[in-house]
Amino acid sequence: MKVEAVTIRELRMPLKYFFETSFGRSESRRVLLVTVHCEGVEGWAECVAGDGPFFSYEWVETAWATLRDFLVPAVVGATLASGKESAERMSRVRGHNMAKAALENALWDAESHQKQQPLWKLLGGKLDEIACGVSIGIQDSHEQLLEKIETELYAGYQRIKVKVKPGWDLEVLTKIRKRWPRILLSCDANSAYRPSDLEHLRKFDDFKLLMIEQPLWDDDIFQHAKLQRELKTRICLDESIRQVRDAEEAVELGACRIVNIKVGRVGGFSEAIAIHDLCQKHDVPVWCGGMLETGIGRAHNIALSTLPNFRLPGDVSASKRYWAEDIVAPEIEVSSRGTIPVHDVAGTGYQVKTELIQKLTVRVETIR
Ligand code: OSB
Ligand code: MG
Repeated sequence: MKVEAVTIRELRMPLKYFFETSFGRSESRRVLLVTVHCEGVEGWAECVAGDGPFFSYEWVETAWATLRDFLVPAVVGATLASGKESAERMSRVRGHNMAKAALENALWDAESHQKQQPLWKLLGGKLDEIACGVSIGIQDSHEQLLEKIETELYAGYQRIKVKVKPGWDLEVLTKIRKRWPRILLSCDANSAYRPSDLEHLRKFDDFKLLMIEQPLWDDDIFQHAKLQRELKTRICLDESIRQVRDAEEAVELGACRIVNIKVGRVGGFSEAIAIHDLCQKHDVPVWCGGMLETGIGRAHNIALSTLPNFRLPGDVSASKRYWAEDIVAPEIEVSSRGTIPVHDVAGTGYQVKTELIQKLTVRVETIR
């Protein structure tokens, strides 16, 4: 598979509803897409870097510059046996995992078309349908949040995750549990607490949560291990797990009992698979996180979620929750049982809508 050229492009897409976390509110997304051109086949992927350096230090501008100046030049012109091989070529660049993942995953996508295989099987997937949950942001009022939860439960989603932060936590969880005592419920703090909040965090144990996601600093493992020993609720790490070594450290230190795998955060499918395998070996369940993706990133999350240790519902939900019109066809839909099936077709099973993408493009550059 010769990599003849790589196109990077940016789209602007308004979100249907704002999405608020402890680090801020988003009303729209700057979407960075990577297309690899390999001897008649194309591969597409989405870079999940945000509009600003808030979830992590990466954002659209760093990803764009790092791809253009360093990552794309490391693979363009090369002949690769697989998408996986690109990871080694890009390893001279430190960090910038979201930028790396976009390029590596586009190459896996191209490989799946070249080999006429489903991407999910190429990744080692076994499940023929995946379990879906939703992540619900901080709202303007408690009533608004309860209404949103009701809508998503009615749609069939198997797990509800709510964003929390100091001032939007215990009261909210009390109201949710009063109305729905038995649903699968979790919360995500995106690093909003500190070890000095221990007595406050202990109160989360009353709500029988499936997990509390990333309560402390985004780069911490050690303090999470100390916190986990004090809590009944299982800690899930998201931001802290950037590579398989972090997962190894977290599992061995007992910093978490569940791992959120985001393929962008960890630098691509090969590292995501390595983390999956490590967690499986240690009997730690994983689930697939989301980054408000368009259908292109979403389709990749679906493929990854078919690996057997994705034992908990992921943040992989329907296109229509985010977009008036998605950039893939068919759009991503979730069954009334809260699942997405995968099929025996080459690629992801979702076609890229190139005309719509061209209309939404605000800048584009092709590197040969
Ligand atoms: O921490 O999981 C997170 C969105 C943006 C940044 C961080 C996170 C999220 C989500 C959204 O929770 C999940 C989704 O894409 O539906
Ligand atoms: Mg998270």
